[in-house]
Amino acid sequence: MKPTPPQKDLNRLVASIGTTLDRFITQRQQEFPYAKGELSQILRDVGLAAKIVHKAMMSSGLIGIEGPAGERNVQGEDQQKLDVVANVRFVRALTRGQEVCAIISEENEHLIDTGNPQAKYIVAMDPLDGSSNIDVNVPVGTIFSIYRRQSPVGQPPTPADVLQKGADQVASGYVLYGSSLILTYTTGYGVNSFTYDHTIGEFILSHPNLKTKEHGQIFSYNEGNYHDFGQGTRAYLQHCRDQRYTARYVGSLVADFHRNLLKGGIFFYPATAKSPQGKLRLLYECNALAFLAEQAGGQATNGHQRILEIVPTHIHQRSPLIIGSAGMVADALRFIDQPEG
Ligand code: P6P
Repeated sequence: MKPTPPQKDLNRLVASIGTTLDRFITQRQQEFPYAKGELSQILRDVGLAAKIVHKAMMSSGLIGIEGPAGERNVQGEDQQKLDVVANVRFVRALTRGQEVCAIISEENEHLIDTGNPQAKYIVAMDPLDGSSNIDVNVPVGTIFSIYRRQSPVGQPPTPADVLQKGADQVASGYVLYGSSLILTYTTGYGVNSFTYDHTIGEFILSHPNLKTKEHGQIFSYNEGNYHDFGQGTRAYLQHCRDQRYTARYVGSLVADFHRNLLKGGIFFYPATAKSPQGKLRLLYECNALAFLAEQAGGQATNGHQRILEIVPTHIHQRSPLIIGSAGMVADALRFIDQPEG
């Protein structure tokens, strides 16, 4: 008979794998009692689409999926092939999950009616943010917001369903396709982040109840836009230099946001000459990250008001964005609010 291995070996062999995304969603079901599993299904649909997109991305250089798709999206940006692939994957997963009646996507000019009139939820998403970085192997992300529909269940979705302010989100999150595959989300009860374990095909809770620092040492902005910034913004950026903060800018919003969320920091994308309303999109970039930032103890503003209070008038509306550690955002606003001398 084989000798029994030492207890420590047994403990290691039967150690818990941690909490899977599915298990976590089920455990937290009571946090959104009105959902009866619908919201959970949407989060599962996002997790499934993320795994499929990641699979395509990991071999993008080998399967000819790199580079432009030859079309421009509604933003006037060159669509990358993976933009199109990611959009199809997320729209299909959310549609087949049958809990979403309408989708707003950066890649589609108009609202997408999923043909699920009984569904109670809307999703606004950027299926693949930062896609121009894919060909140079820089991390990219998916950003999503989930709202309750305003129109009666059973009817087709309406524009009023999607033009809701960020404070009305019931959930938001992002997927980060980086050195590991990360899914982070909030339902208004804190921020939780999951890392994908390829060996078992599950997202495992890796960063429970994430809180950002009140004050960090990282500032993130595109230096190339410096001459477009107002005097107050320039003064704050000089303050960051004087404080010997560290400048970090990936050029991929989800990567910059995730780093600052974990380490503390501030991300700036003010209005510029090229983007006088700001570059980032309110409905499916700023609102989702602002909800996460506030749930993690941070702040998000357009320089004049809280991002989550902005009432959208157009589904692809842009906004300036200053987001991150609450103390740093407050400092930035003090400089920005100073009268132009
Ligand atoms: P810039 C990517 O195109 C993106 O939308 C965000 O991911 C990123 O933060 C920003 O634009 C970068 O813009 O003008 O600095 O290249």
